[in-house]
Amino acid sequence: MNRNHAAAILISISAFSLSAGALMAQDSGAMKSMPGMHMDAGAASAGSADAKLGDLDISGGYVRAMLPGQPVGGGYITIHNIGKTEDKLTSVTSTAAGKVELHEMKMEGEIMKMREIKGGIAIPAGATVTLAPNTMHMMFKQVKTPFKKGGTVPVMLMFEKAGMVDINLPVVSAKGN
Ligand SMILES: [Cu+2]
Repeated sequence: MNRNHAAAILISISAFSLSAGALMAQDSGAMKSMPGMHMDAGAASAGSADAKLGDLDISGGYVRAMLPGQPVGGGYITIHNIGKTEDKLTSVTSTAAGKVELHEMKMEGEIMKMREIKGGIAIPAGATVTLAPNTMHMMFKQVKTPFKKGGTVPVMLMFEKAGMVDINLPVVSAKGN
């Protein structure tokens, strides 16, 4: 990773920390891990994000509302592969954002940091892979209109084998409920 790229990711970490509000240290550029931070992704499912694509069952997707001034949005989803071969989520795009990246959360010492996942997310045969707070997320950058609770965000998921599918993710509160 070159220096410029590292700096860009650091900026997005700072921005994302703001989105989680009072829990986060806003000036550190990193999230501190909090026991109470875990969100119940299942409770946020509004059903409109569900889709079936070949061997893949896609469900439970949602994005969080964005706070004023917040430059990036976060989204989550569950993908179940009922097939006998591995697939891979290679990319995500959205007409609501200039760019969508796949990010993972990793503990570094006591600090939770996020970084871009290069090369996509494997969906092994028979497995369920969940993008959820504290594991992985879709990061929406260059968002045109800040996500507002009650709205929807269109996304296109692209898989290596199953192809692509359009879904609409419901926007839940900034806290994830
Ligand atoms: Cu991120």
